[in-house]
Amino acid sequence: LINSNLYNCEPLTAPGTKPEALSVTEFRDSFVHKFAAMHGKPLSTATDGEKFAALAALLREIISKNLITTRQERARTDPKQVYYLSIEFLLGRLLATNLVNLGLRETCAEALSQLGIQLDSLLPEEEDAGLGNGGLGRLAACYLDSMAALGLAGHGCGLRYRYGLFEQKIINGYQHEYPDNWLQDRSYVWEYRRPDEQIAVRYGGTVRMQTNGKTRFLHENYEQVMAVPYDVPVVGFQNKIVNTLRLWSAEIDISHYTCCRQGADCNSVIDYKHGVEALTDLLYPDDTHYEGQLLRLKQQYFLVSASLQSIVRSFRLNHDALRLLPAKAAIHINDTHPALAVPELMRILLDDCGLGWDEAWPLTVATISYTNHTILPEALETWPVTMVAQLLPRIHMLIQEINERTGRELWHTYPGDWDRIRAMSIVADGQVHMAHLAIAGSHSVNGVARIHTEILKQSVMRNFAACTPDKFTNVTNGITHRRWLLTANPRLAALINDAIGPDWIKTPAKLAELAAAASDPGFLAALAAVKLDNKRQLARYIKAKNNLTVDINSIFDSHIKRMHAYKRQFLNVMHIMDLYNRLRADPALTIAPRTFIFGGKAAPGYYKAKKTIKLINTLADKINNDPAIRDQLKVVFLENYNVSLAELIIPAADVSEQISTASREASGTGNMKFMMNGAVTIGTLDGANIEIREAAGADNIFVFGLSANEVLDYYQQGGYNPRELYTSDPRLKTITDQLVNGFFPVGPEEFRLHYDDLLHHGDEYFLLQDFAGYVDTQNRLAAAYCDQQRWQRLGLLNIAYSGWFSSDRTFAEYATDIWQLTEPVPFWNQDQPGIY
Ligand code: NBG
Repeated sequence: LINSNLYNCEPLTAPGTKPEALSVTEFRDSFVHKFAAMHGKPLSTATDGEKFAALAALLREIISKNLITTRQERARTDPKQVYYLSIEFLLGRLLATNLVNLGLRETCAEALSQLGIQLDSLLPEEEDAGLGNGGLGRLAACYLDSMAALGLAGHGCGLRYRYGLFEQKIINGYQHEYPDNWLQDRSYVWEYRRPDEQIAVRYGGTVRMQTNGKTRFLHENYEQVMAVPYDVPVVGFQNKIVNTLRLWSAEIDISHYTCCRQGADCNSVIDYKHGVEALTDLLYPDDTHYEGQLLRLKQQYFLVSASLQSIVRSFRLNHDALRLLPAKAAIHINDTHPALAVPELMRILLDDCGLGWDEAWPLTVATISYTNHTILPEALETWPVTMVAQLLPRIHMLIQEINERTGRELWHTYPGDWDRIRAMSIVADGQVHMAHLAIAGSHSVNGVARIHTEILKQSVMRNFAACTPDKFTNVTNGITHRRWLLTANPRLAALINDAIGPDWIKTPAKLAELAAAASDPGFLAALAAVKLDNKRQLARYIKAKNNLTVDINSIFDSHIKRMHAYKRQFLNVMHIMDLYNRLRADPALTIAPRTFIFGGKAAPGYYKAKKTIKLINTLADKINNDPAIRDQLKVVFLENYNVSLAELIIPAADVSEQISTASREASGTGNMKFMMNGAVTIGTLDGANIEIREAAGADNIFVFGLSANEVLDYYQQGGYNPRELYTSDPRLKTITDQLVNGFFPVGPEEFRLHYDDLLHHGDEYFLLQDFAGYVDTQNRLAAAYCDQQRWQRLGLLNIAYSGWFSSDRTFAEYATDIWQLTEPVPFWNQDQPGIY
């Protein structure tokens, strides 16, 4: 039933799609040509890197053709364009995805194999583009894929960081960070540099008011930086559509060099050059902490100003009437990092285009929309007014004006209610509140999972939701099934095709047809075989990287995501310690063997998260080397977690750990990827886990722990007393004490912080509270695994009902409810009522 050869499966073409018309022979000959032209040496002496470069260049040619025709077609039909502004895009590698989207994966694999080359061995030659931290950046990348697949004119706008998210190395159990020099001073294989479309971005200086006739504001004595766009093509799924992700890179304005040559102040020119180079040098490596650095603010403005100037410029090329802007462009801001889009669009409309405030403001609001991605207070951005005023004097004036006008409106709605008006101010206590700015300047504000949106409306955005309830909506996140199933798990995709045909690729809701196979033992066995193959592949990787042999028949339990206290990797550790203690206490005890797999980066300045990595590695050393455990338990921390590693781990996982403290995880998207690959979730009722439970059916996921309301009530009451649980549950006493009593062969101070946080700092994330429920649920889960028929059925039903989490569905919701695209949107298939 299953063809285990990765690339030899049945063609994955969905009905109505058009793969590139290229035969194996043509592909092979083109590749040989390309290789010779690029490298000028015989193929037999080529390195994998050289072969990869030639293959990528060949695909680029095909993509370029489609890019040109897409642009010509768009120029003709003039559809509404969506611009998705995000400070992060976590693309990962693109070769396999591009091949799948072009419909050329099998052709390519066969052509290369005729030349004695394994496509698989070329894939790792591509750098993993890590221009993002985690969920927020990867979500943006998934949306790009869906926009292109659905044939809509949607573009990403981001920054071309010279260094992506740091590379993590584990040395003696500790995380060390190394620069991710992903470009290696070359250009990125997929990108097109477009210097002719560069934009000037201005910082500092002064603003002078000119009042002869009409009042005008002149920005003077500024420093100018050039934003040069690099377009990364985003290939639609077998539809000949190619959209772009436009990444801006900071370059010097050459006129500064002229003054240096003329004998002006060379030192200041050198300072200027270094300053410009630093602008797009690095991605800030923290996902949930707001970073109050001048450079960060400069980056945000750079992204916003370059993107908006370029958007308005291309709009004006084709349209005279600015009032058409909202009908022709939707500008979406991904979290508050691009919130300066609001005053920047106002600046362009007022100063550059000459509109009046009353004309410009409604256009701005109708064009911009905003997604919030977290309620964690430490992530809510504010900027000191003085910093904004100095760096961006004109923008500062506009923010003050927006603040005053919105304040006046609030005064009309809530006369005399100063407290409320103050709480809703954009500028207060010397700070600019970016979320308030984003809300004021957007016609739509959304959260990323149903519960997250509800919490937003009840807590941080309470006042705004009461004032303009219609602005607030929910759009539950999604992931691209083309990347996370079709590309990452070709064996499973082939099996699904065998069972229900390929329609699900176009219409992921059709995955539900798989549910019929839940009572087919033959199919369940085939599913198990696919999983086992994937586990074998991951086991090989673990052996190669960590020199550890793991049992592929054990439960592969995966906890992969950023390291953060609220994501509770530590709770997982506590459960493993308890399992270990049980095995040690009873040498005859036999359990369902387990392999606990961790992966994740900690922000370099996040002390506790880094200590958790050390804790996991210390525990791993202890358990993996203890013969008394008889290999029933293994713990693995995989170094340098990134998109490519996720693509290896997720298809091989039996269990998906989604155990955040309820109310803290806005949505999660890893949870959806695991579900789609048939892993069974153990999780709290947090973020999208709630909707996963609804989709999969309550019997097909393992849920435990406090509810979001219970957690929020505790926070209201100022917490709880963890001591009581510590003294009443002997397991908890043992584990907690083991952190500091010499159980680990490290000093007693190594994990003191974990100990103190549990006992002396109020257990902010409720680990002791949720421990018993978690352990019970883990036990239930292990029992379910031992009944393999039942387990395979669970996995199958998770895959079958995962279609709703395709970002195609998410995207269709944005397109109709928020961006109001006038083009027909290929809707999420709603002709199958009753499935959800
Ligand atoms: C993250 C949330 C996740 C969510 C992603 C994508 C930030 C600020 N937020 O729960 O923590 O899945 O955004 O929406 O990175």
